[in-house]
Parts: sequence; structure tokens; C-alpha cells
Amino acid sequence: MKFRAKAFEETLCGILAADYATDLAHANKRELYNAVSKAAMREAYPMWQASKENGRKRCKYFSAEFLMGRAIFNNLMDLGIIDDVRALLQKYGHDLGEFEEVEDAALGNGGLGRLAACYLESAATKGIPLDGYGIRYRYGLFRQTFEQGFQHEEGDDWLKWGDPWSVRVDRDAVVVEFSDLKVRAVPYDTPVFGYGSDTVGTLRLWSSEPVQAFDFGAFNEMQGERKAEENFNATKICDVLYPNDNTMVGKILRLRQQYFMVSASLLDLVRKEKAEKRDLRTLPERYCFQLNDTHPVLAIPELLRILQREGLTFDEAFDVCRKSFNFTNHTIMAEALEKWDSLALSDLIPEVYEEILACQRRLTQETGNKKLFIVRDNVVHMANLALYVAGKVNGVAELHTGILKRETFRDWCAQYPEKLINITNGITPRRWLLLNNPELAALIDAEIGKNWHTELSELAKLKPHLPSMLEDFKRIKGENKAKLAAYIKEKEGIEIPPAFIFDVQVKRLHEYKRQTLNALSVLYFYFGIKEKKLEIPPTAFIFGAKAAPGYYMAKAVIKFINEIAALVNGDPEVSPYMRVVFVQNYNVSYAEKIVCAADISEQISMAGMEASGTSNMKFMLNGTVTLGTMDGANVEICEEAGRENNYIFGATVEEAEAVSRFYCPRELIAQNPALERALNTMIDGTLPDETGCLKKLYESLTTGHAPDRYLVIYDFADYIRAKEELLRDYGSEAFWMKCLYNLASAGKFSADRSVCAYAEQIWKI
Ligand code: 26Q
Repeated sequence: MKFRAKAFEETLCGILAADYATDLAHANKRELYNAVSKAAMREAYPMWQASKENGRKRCKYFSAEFLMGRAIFNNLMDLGIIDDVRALLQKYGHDLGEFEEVEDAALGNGGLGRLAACYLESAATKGIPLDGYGIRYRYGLFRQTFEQGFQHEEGDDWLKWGDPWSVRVDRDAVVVEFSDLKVRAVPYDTPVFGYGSDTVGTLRLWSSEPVQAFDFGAFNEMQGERKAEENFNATKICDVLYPNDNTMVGKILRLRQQYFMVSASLLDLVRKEKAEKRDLRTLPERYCFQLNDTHPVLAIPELLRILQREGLTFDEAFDVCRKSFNFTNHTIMAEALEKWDSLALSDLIPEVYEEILACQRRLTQETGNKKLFIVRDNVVHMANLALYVAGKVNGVAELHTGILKRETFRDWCAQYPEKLINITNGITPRRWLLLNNPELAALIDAEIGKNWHTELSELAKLKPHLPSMLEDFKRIKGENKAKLAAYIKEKEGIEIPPAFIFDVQVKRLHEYKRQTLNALSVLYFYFGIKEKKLEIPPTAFIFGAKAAPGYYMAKAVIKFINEIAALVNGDPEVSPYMRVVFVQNYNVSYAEKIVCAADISEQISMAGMEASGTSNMKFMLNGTVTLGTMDGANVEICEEAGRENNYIFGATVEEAEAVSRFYCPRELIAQNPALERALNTMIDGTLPDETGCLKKLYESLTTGHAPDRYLVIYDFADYIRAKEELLRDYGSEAFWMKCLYNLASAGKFSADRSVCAYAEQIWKI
């Protein structure tokens, strides 16, 4: 679908006049942004409406996080009008690029939230009826700055420029009930466009409000104070996204958020079904639900509750749930598997807790299997509730699903062998190549046409053409690097010569992801160069990561790397060969700039810990080699592109498991003076340690009951071997061919493939 440019211009002018009393020549950036967005919304509205009312079975993707990033460029591209709009604005002296100041919608933490966003776009593109349901947080993931090397957090006022891409639907508001509080849930709908597609999905995010508008008269009455408090609590539910990634914090407000979101979504849906006089027993014919990890799993007992209230028996309601719920697991880490106290649940949502107990009873009856439980010792295990009721449960990469089957969920697998399946993650090639790297996309178009935009496996057709693309590829990468360097200079005040190798690790900060391993290698190179014992081609080590504000060790790692950056960049003997930068406030928009400019993609988690990873796929798609472990989707990247075209090191899952049993990092340190030197910077005054956090970081790697849980020290030597090999290869023709071969092999990692697999194997649509 493509709008008529003239119609768009007329709509735009109408909005500028009516809403801002201005015109194209005089509008400011903010007015222009809102008006352009609204004009696109208005033009696309009939298509959106038609998509909703096509009578097909729909999947509802329940997720506490949707990391959408900035909408405007992606939407204009997907609608096929980005060039027309750019030209139109130019005619009146504006530049589309000015909208880069618009805040990201960062209503998610990392991989899990971004995956949800990629899947919505891919489903719309592929004509799969998929809608997202979540929470409209007033503040998204915090904005990060560094002060004296320490992370500081500020509120993320993502609505600062307005939210022209959403529509508030008061008509569909519902009331969510807690034992102590009633809350009005008001939906805001955002259209999700597909690339060159008539299918438009909907992202419905719920906002919490007081049930009644605030009543000042109530101050004079007995209940005045309570009313005021309720008003306050009601708004608070959606105040802010919990900034944790792969760690669970058992906060009651978080529980309220989870119940708020699923209850509102299901009340809304059941009300619609009733309005259409549907038999609720047949609900699975029209809907299915995908639970994005355990965060929305309360949807299961909530639907049981609602359906029984509507007259179904428990068995009938349970049957509906079995047929409609499915569950994706994104982690094997014990600290991320959600558990809630029975007491908290029975206090807050007693009727829902009763349904959980009913599920536990039914599980015992059905299986008699003592190893399987949902509630034990007054703790509710949310993943187990999902494992029991969901029709299908999926892991997010082959290796990850294997571990789930063999270990984490072994007993469940034995009981329900058909339930667990794998669907390897994917990314949308529109945002992660077409939009962020238009020059490379055009180069590919010139070789094989544009079909790959929606059939990414066609990239394989590039394979015979790679040698002839080499010079253009190098030039484009060089230009992207220069742009990124200029941006980093502006934002971070650090100079990176574009001719340097760009070695990049960007992802959430977590011990298992091992930013520390990368940091120690940087120190290894630093001392090697300083003492004239080794040489490397000039390299910039680029980091980006947010640490959960309550995650002490993660914050210590940020401080560590920032101090290394100050040491290296400030040393005139070394800085001609090395630079280090930790970019502030890494987010989706920063990622778009970084991914197209990287020479090395660092994917160095301890084997078995990263369920999949998705930034690894983004780098690959932009023609970047992976320096990584055999973990998550890295394994499949090697299968597709050849291990010999990437740089693989470190313990495998099996080795890691064996080593961990009787592991003593101190012995390894004693045998490796260069490693010891690097580690000692944390305690010998080489790096300033005002708070003692570097000492704590040192201790976590070397002492105590279980030192170095993530085998940083164990993998260090092999990591250096692989990294030095990569740096030696860099710049040779063989090296550039590896980059291109990775690009040409990235077809599997399209989110289009993933959503089609969900539609066929799970949703049956
Ligand atoms: C749970 C309870 C209470 C508070 C917070 C949480 C919580 C929040 C976020 C638990 C986990 C997360 C996020 C997990 C996540 O992003 N996992 C990543 O999912 C990606 C998509 O599948 C994978 O590629 C990554 O490997 C995985 O780490």
C-alpha cells in the first residue's frame, strides 16, 4: 500500500492548521513531528480498521515489555511514504532527520522486549493477525548518564514530544479489582504497520487511572483520606517500568502491574465476545495467547476466574485455557525464574490465587507425579503454572531448548513430551538493515533485487557475488564508522579515529554476559602495548549497557570500564593504538547507529547462559563477524555461516558444567601473569576506587565460596587467543569475505521466519 502523496500533503496541512494554527513553512519541529505522524495515522486508518475486522483468528501477544524504539522512520518506511515525506519537508526547508530528537519508546529492558517489537512488525508484514497487549508505563527504562565513571539514572519522559502514534480508547476502559483497590484501565492503541502489507496489527497498552475522577468534596467526608490514597495508588501502578533484566525482584507493585495488564486485557476480550453473543467455550477458535515469559502468566488463573464467573465449569474453563495459552521461556537462570509468595497472592488477588490452587490440585490428579508442582512451601512457581496449562512451550534457540528439555524442565518434558518445542529468535530486517543501513541495503538491492526485504533467505543469492561487492562494502562500512565516530564525539566527547577497528559489545549489563572478560582483555592489550611486548592494529573498544539500578556488581563493572577508558584514552603512549568508550544511554536508536558500524560483534556470555541473544543477529545481518562463545543463537550463526568465518572460543556448555564443579580461579591466575596484572588494577590503585566497588568486583572473581561463577578467568586465555587472531586477520581480503559471508548467511535470523513458525506450529493461523 502506498498513499497518494497529494492526499498525504493535504491531510498534513489540514492538521497543521487545525491543531497548531500554522502551515508547512512555519511549523516547528515538534508541531511537524506530531502532524506528520497524525497525517500518516489518518491516511492508514481505513487499512487498520479493515485489518481488525477481518474475522480471522488472532493471536494476542501478552508482554510486560515492548521495546519499540522510535516509531516515525520505521512507520513511514513500512507505509512506503518515507521518500515522499522527506521530499515534501525538504520543499519547505525542513529535514526529516530532525526527528532524531524524538525520544525512543523504551517500554522494555532488552532482548525480550525488543523481540516483542520485532515480532509485531514481522507479523504485520507477513499478514499474520497478531496484537500486543501490555502496559503503558508513564516512564520507560531510565535514562543513563555517567558521573565520575558511575552510572546515574534519570526518569525517562518518553512522552515529552507527545504520543501521536496512539489513540486513547475510553470506550474500551475496564475496571481491574485488587482486594484493596479498584483501578480503571484505559487502553491506548498503536497501529503496527507491516512492510508493503495491508495487514496492520494493534499494540494495546493499558494505563491505570482512579475509578472515579478525584472528588474534592470527599475531603469533607469520613472516607476522604482513603479515597485520596486510592487515587494515588491507582495512578502509581503504571508509573514506571521495572528496570530489571534477567533478575527477578519480588516487589508487590510489580505483581500489581502484572495482574493489572492481564486482567484488563482479558476483561476487554471477554466483554467483546459477549457483545457478539459468542459461546465462550469456543474462544480458542477465535483467539490464542502467547505469554512472553512468566511476567503475564497470571492471565491463566485470571481467565479461569472470568470464565467461571460467566457460567463455565472449572473443567470447561480449563479446557479453554489449555487450547488458548502458549508460553515462551527466555531464560534458564534461577534468579530470573519468577516465584511469588502464596501470601502475597492470596492477599492481593484472592480469587486468582484460588484458581492457582485449583490448577495445582488438577495437576496432582491428572499426573500423580510428585516431581511436578506449581505451589510448594507456600511459593508459586510461575513457570510451572505455564508449563502445566500451556498447549505449547518454546525455547528461543536450539541450544537453549535443549537445556530446557534436558535440565530445567526435564520432569515436565517427561510428562508432556510433545509440549516443548524450539523456535529460534529472529529480528526484523526492515529496522535492522533497510532502515539503519540504507547504503548497504541498496548495494544488496543492486545485486539481487528487493525480494530479500520480505524473504530474507534470498540473501543466500549474494554468495556468488560477494567478491565483486567487497570494495563497496568496505566503503559503506567506513562511512558508517565515520558517522558513528562523529556521533560518539558529540555525545560522549571521546574521539575515535574511524580508521580504527570498531570492536563492539552492546547489551544489558549482566555478570553472565561477561563485559568484565572484555574489559580484562582491554587491560591485557593496554599493558602489552605500554610495555612494548605486543602490537595490535589500532582498535576502539566500544561498550554500551545499562545496569539495573539495584544490581551492585553490574554497576561496579560500568565503573571499572569507565576507569579503563580514562586510563587508556589519557595515555599518549597507548592512545595511538587503542581507544575505549562506554556510550551513555544505549538504546534502540543508538543500536541502529552502532550495529551498521561495527567490525567485531562481541557475544561472549558463559556457554549455557544466554538463551539466544538477538544483537548477535543484527551485527551478522550488517556484515560483522562474531567473536563469541558456543552459546545461544551463536551456535546457529556458526551453523549458517561456518565456524571458520567467525571467531569462537571458550568452554562449551558441557565443559563449563564440568569445570564449575571443582573450579579454582586462583590457580589459573597464578599461571597467567598478564591476567593477574589486569585483575590487580581493581585493587592496586591503578584505577581509582572511591567506593570500594572495584575491590568487591575483584573479590567476586577470586575469593569466597563460589568465586567467578561465570568462568571469566577460565575462558580468559582462549578469549585472548581468538581476539588476537581476529585482530591479525582484520583488513585482509579473507577477513572482508568472512564479513560478507555472514551477511549472505543471515537469512534464517529474520523474525519473519520466526513468526511464521509460531503461526504454523503454535497458533495454528
Ligand atoms: C521478572 C520478575 C520481576 C522483575 C523483573 C523480571 C524480569 C524482567 C526482564 C525477568 C527477565 C527479563 C528479561 C529477560 C530477557 O530479556 N531475556 C532475553 O530474551 C531474549 C529474547 O528471547 C534472548 O535473546 C536473551 O538471550 C535473553 O537474555
